[in-house]
Amino acid sequence: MSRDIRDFKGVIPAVLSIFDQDENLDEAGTRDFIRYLLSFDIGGLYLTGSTGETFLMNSQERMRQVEIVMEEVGDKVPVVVHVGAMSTRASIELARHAEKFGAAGISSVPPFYFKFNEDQIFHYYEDLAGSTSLPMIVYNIPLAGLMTVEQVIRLSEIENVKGVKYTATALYEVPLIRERCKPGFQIYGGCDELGSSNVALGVDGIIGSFYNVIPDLYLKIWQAVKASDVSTAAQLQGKAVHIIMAGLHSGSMMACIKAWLRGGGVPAGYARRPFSNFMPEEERKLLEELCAIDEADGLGLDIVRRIKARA
Ligand code: MN9
Repeated sequence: MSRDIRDFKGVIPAVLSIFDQDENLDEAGTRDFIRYLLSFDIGGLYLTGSTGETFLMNSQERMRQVEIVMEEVGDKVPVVVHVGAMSTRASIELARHAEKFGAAGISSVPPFYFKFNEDQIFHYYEDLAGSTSLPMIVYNIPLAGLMTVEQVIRLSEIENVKGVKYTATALYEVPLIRERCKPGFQIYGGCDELGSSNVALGVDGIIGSFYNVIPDLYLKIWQAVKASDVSTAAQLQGKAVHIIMAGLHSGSMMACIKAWLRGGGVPAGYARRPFSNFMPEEERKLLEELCAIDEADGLGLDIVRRIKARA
């Protein structure tokens, strides 16, 4: 039971936003989905990030989602709210709202679209981190333009900046960041494909899309690495990659994860346009593919048990 960022650890879903077929935020579905995630031994929730399709939502919807989720979660696990927006002003508004509703921390991608220079990005984080008393987790992700290690280190010197969510594949940067940032600076792996390697490098947690649907597999990976069972961890990670590839190759990753969950009776809703959803026949194939991977790899996934129970 905690709202402390230092307890934001382990396997952390980058939570899906639950939209109905008409693209409205589904409040009841959101509550049910959060309860589903909380039934696993996850270390926290990361809200309204890329996986939450946040840049397809307006600020009011983002704030409403935070309110609903905070009501469901209470202080069961720490919740970090991604507040990145097109302007510093809009991000600050979201940050203050997250603070008011009990978030353990905030996070943000760097401002993107316009090619802001390093100083402008630095000031964005400085202004945002100074706008509340919450800890800030900087989010370094290729989608918004990767920041250099030097820039991450410079940002770590801002008082409220307490960590980084690092979604790059250049994992050698993880120890570099750790060595050069203040003691206790928290590092989160953001690339699900590299989950076990991130854990082996001693990250505080892994935050990602696929922990919405296969949290049980990643909890096993986490435990295997912690038990120094490298071969089990590598084997399980290889199996997780099969599932990630199926999701990526489907052509609409969030829609695919949502279809898998719905197939198991979990109310995950649909992706928002311009992401596409699947026709019923395509969904059936995606469910079959997931079940086939589970069987071939002997995984016994929770979601597959649910899918089979409904078939
Ligand atoms: O960092 C996620 N990245 C994006 C979070 O949403 C762009 C990851 O969890 C990826 O979705 C995942 C699949 O490539 O690693």
